[in-house]
Amino acid sequence: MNLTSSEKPFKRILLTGAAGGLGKVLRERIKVWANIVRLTDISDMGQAGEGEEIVQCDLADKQAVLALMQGVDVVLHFGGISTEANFEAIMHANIQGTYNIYEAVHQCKVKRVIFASSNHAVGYYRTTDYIDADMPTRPDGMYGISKCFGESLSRYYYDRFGIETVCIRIGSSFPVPTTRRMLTTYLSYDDLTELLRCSVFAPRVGHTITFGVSDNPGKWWDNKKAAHLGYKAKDSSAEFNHLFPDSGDYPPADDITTIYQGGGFLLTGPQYK
Ligand code: NAI
Ligand code: 15L
Repeated sequence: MNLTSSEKPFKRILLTGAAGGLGKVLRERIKVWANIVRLTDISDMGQAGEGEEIVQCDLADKQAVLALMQGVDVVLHFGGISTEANFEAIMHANIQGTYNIYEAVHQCKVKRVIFASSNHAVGYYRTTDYIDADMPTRPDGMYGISKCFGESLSRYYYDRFGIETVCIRIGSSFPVPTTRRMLTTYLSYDDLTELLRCSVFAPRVGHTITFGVSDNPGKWWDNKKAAHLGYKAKDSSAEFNHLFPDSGDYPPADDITTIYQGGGFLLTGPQYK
């Protein structure tokens, strides 16, 4: 998209988690969608560039989040704890934080949110399963449970108030797959950006759950329930197969990190401490 400032579709987009791995990538890429990108995180985000506003705050601070939401048209909610952690930490950032986002969205009459959910909302499906977004959640830990909370919360705000959300159950979005499992779960940065673009600009999304994944061989996730978004992955993990040649290091078939889609997350969480 090549638009001049006055032609940009939105006045202001809010990106939470702007200091994080994906936030740093998206910061540049979403500029073409709005005159102003408001960036927020609890961590330092550096200096504001042209067309940027920077607000450093804790998502668990309700008043701060309400202030953050003033004048916002659409929210990309990527902030929070992004791996398994103790419940209190998850509760603070992901549960209280996401609740604060939706309360502020409601009060400020924001029409649409894109919520960075995770494949760990369904991590207890088996790697032999092929699932779609209508199948029940099966979280693999406190982190996955917090993503299920975000999905349910956003469903409620849609049913009660008509606030639209696309929940993207992101697979593994990194520069390249770093484990064999990621050959199945990989989401390239370009495909993530395209899925976000589709989620932000589709005329009607209601409450949609979609899997954020590239066109990888042997995918576990069927995106037909989100076909209305119009997302077509262009990349594939196939080009990285050579990084993981067959070797004795690969977990055997009776290893829970191979049996379940959540992979290594099955070894984390309270029951293993
Ligand atoms: P990240 O951990 O690099 O970034 C998360 C950001 O949230 C950090 O900059 C952190 O400072 C901020 N944050 C944490 N607690 C906060 C709080 N209380 N208030 C304000 N900000 C807070 O994670 P990454 O990889 O960039 O992921 C972004 C989002 O996408 C996360 O919600 C994550 O759960 C989700 N996701 C990412 C995947 C991936 O492959 N990168 C896969 C599945 C989901
Ligand atoms: C996630 O939800 C995490 O945020 C990310 O760091 C990866 O661990 C990813 O899932 C994954 O399953 O690879």
